[in-house]
Order: sequence, then C-alpha cells, then structure tokens
Amino acid sequence: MVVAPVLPPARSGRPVRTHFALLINPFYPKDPRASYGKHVLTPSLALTSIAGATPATWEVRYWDENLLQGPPPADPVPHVVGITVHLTFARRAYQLADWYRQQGCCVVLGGLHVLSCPEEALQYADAIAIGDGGQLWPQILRDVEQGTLKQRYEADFSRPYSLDPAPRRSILPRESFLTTSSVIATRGCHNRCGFCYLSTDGLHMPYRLREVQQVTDEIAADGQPYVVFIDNNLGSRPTYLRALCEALKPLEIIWSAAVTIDVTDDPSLVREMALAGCTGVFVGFESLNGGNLTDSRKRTPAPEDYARRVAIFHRYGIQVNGSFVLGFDHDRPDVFERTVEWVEANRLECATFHILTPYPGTPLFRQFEREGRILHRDWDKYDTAHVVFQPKHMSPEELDRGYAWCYSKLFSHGSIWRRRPTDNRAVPAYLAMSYLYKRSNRFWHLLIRHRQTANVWRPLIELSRRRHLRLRKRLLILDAGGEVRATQFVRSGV
Ligand code: B12
Ligand code: SF4
Repeated sequence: MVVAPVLPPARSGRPVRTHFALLINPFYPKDPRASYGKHVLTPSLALTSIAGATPATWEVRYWDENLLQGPPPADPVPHVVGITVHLTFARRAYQLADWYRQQGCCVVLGGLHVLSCPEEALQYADAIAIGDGGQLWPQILRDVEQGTLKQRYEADFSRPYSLDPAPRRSILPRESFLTTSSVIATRGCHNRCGFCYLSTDGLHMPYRLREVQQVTDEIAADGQPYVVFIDNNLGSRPTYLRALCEALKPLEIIWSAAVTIDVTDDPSLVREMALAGCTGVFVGFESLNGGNLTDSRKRTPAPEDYARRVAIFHRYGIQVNGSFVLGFDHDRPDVFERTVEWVEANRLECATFHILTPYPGTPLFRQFEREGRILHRDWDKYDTAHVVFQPKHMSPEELDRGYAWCYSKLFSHGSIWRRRPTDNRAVPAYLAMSYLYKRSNRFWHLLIRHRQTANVWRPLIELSRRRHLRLRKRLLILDAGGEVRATQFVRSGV
C-alpha cells in the first residue's frame, strides 16, 4: 500500500493497437496511520467520466494501480494512454507517461494537478487537458486520428452540467470497490476557502447542477445498494437537495455525501435526507477555532454551535464523519487534544485528520510563499499526511507528532468505545464497522489484492440497507422531534 509496483523495462518497436485507449489512475502511497479501507470505498469519477465521453469507435480500458494488481498493461500497446494527475501522485503519473511514450503510445495527461501546474505536466506528455476533460477528450481523440494533435487543450467548467454524458461505470472492476456508484449531482461549492483546491488560480468552477432525473437514472443503471456522492458539498443549494432526496426515496438505496454543517440550518432537510436513505455525512469542520475559519474565509456557523448541529444529524440516525485540518495559524500544541476530546464528547462515529496543505495555485500557497514558510515542493508529500510548511506556533515535528497522535487516539479501543452510539442495539454494528475500518489495515491489504473488497462488504451493506428501510418507516411515524439513533454499518469516508 506504500510502494508503487515496479515497471518492467519498456519494450519499444511493437505496433500500437489503433483506436484503443487505456485510462490510468496512478498509484499513491497510503498513510499507514489512517485507514486503508478508505481507498477502495469508491473510485474517482475522473476516468469513468472520460470513458463516458469516448466516441463509440474507440475501445477503452481502465487500470487503477491502487487495486494492487501489479503494473499497468502494455500488451496490446495502447494507441492513447490517458492518465489522471493529482499532485500527490504526479511523480508516478510522469513515470508512467515516460514508460508508455517509450513504447510508442500517445500520452495525454489531465486532472487537478495539470490545471495547477500545466508547464510541469507538459514536459511529460504528448498533450495535456486543462480543465473539463469531458469536453476535451473527444476532440483529443479526433485529433489523434487525424494526426493533428496539439500540445494543450483547455476548457472551463461553465457549460451546463446536464450536457455531460453519464460516466461509464461498466469499465470498473466491480469486485474491487465497496461500491462503484460514485455519483456527482452538483459541481463547485458556495464557499471558496483559501486552502481548498477550488480556490486554485485558473479554476473557474461555477456552481452547476445535474438534472435530478439524470442522477437517479445513473444510480438505477449501476444497480448498487450503496451510493457515495462525491460532490464537494451536496448541500450548497437546499432546494435542490430536497428535490434530490424526494427522487431518491423510491430507489430504496443507502447513501452518504459530503455536506457543510450549515445544512442543519433546517432540521427538516436533514430528516428528508434520512428518509431518502442517507446513512452518513462527511462534514468539513476544519477547525474548532473561529479565528482559523475566518482566516480561511470559510462561511460557516461558529464552532460553538457545531455540537448542537451534530446532534441534529444523530437525531435522524445519520452518522457523522468529521474532517479536521491541523496546523492553522491559530493552532497551538493543545489543538490535538482539544480536537480529539471534542470528537469523543460529541460521539462522532468517525473522523479524518489532515495536516494543513498549501496546494499550489491557492491563496494559502501564495501566502506561505510570501512569508517564506514553504519547506519544499516535493509534491509526493503534499498529501495532507506530511508537514510541508512552517507552522506558526509549533515546529513541523510537533505538528507531525500531533497528527499521528490524533489518529492513534481515535483508533484506540478506548476512543472507539467512548464514541459508541447511545442506543445499545446499535453498538455491535458500530463496533464491527469501527474495527474493520480503522484497525484492519493488514486485512485490507489482503482484501484489495485478492479482489475481495465487494464480497466482504456486500452482506454488511445489505444488512445496513434493510435496517435503514425499517428506520425510515419508524421515522415516518415519529413526530418531527422524534429521535432515531444511528444503527448503520456504512459511513461516508471520502
Ligand atoms: C473520490 C475522491 C477520492 C477517492 C478516490 C481517489 C483516487 N484518486 O482514486 C479517495 C477516497 C480514495 C480519495 C483519497 C484521497 N483524496 Co480525494 N477526492 C475525491 C473527490 C471527492 C472526488 C474526485 C472526483 O471523482 N471528482 C470528479 C471528477 C470528474 O473531477 P476531476 O477529477 O477533476 O476530473 C475532471 C478533470 O480534472 C479532467 N480530468 C481528470 N483526469 C483526467 C485525465 C485525462 C486523460 C483527461 C483528458 C482529463 C482529466 O476531466 C474530468 C472531468 O471534467 C475529490 C473532491 C471532488 N469533489 O472532486 C477529492 C480530492 C481529489 N481528494 C483530495 C485529497 C487531498 C485526497 C487524499 C490525499 C486525502 C487523504 N489525506 O487521504 C487521498 C489520497 C488520494 C489521492 N492522492 O488522490 C483532494 C485533492 C487536492 C489536490 N489539489 O490534489 C480533493 C480535491 C479533495 C479536496 N477538497 O481537497 N479521494
Ligand atoms: S466548504 Fe469545503 S468544498 Fe467548499 S470551498 Fe470550503 S473546503 Fe472547499
């Protein structure tokens, strides 16, 4: 899980198979202090979206190096290799690009890192796609066919989202993910926090919605009982979320999504989410210190009100996975203990911790650069698990140790026990899930390698789904103040 597969020597001089495109998600090292299970929860939509936009005259294949099936295939030799690039796996992406180019393939790079560092990516590719690949990919393939390939292709994200073809999920190995149904309904976010990738220079991503019917059609077509919405913030527009929930109800699936905590402004909306099958939310609390949130320009309810809002999710049986960023300028060495204490006091079923990371091209990166606080530009380490800048009130080592301490504390037997649901009936399921997700990294390695992820999880998901259907019935007969406690196995983890 931490070392990329070794690439065999490149074999040049073989003929390429024309009209054959290989799409690759490169390997990235996983943080052994966090859960390995998270990485096979659900795939990124980047490559399935590109596959969805591929003309019918092209054969297309998917390869995800993180599924531990060895190096990517080169037999037959693909005509075109499309690689998605994030900064944490940029180095690996470039290595793969070199390897395929040596074998005569035409290599196209796209993704977030290509958008923030196009000149760097260009050195390794025949062509780069800056921005929305869904629009660019068919044009790139046409130019490959006609021998008129350009070096740069650019498209912003402003065209109506409903024009995007549905992602082609049939290219995914279904057995290798907890669910293949990564689904997106909205693009963008009503916030623009200074540390978020959405604030990257040159990224114009206005808030866009897919038609509700498109979303439910995609879900029905993939036929999975559990769906993960990978939207930055599914709750940016409450009226849309309410309509989506209404349409999801008859599908009788369970789902999770990332939302901002202000979705609890209207508890009746949270109730609608539960009635539509929502079992877990991923909430970016970021920090319990209001000064940090103001510095980041995050428009959010005050941290003092977070606890009350978490209780609203719990009231409707929705588990909360809280995301916390450590190392902001108002953070002092007590931030670690205070954050974990808060997570335990509010019984968050899960939490993820991230070391503050200045992504290139963001206001935060520029600020730290101005202040001479960027320690290095080794993108491999820009994965929110390494300290890449000089923190204000502690040393980089203290921040690193504090981050590791937070995870060791959260995954400890004592903390898992202290955060158990208040409803005793829900405790066995919670414990099973917690131990599987948080304390079984060796087991995950085996499951992933032997392509057993879906097999092991499917019965748990089905159990969760059935339990949730009963819970929805109870919820319907309770008045608005009624309480339904979290009883699910499945939580949001993206
Ligand atoms: C699903 C997801 C995951 C999954 C799968 C990741 C994977 N690479 O396999 C899991 C849960 C494993 C995961 C893990 C992590 N993730 Co993540 N993840 C996401 C999430 C929620 C959705 C990604 C997605 O599907 N987007 C939708 C697709 C369609 O958009 P897209 O990737 O930009 O692709 C479009 C274009 O860029 C372009 N394009 C992309 N690739 C290509 C390739 C070609 C050839 C072409 C032509 C075009 C093209 O076309 C696409 C269509 O327009 C995003 C947030 C988000 N909502 O985007 C975060 C996000 C990508 N993750 C992020 C991070 C930090 C991580 C972690 C490092 C967190 C951690 N500490 O564990 C890990 C490590 C994984 C990694 N290095 O990528 C950051 C990345 C920040 C950055 N600047 O790079 C994001 C943006 C979240 C955030 N708000 O900060 N993640
Ligand atoms: S609320 Fe979340 S998704 Fe929206 S800009 Fe801030 S960090 Fe990014």
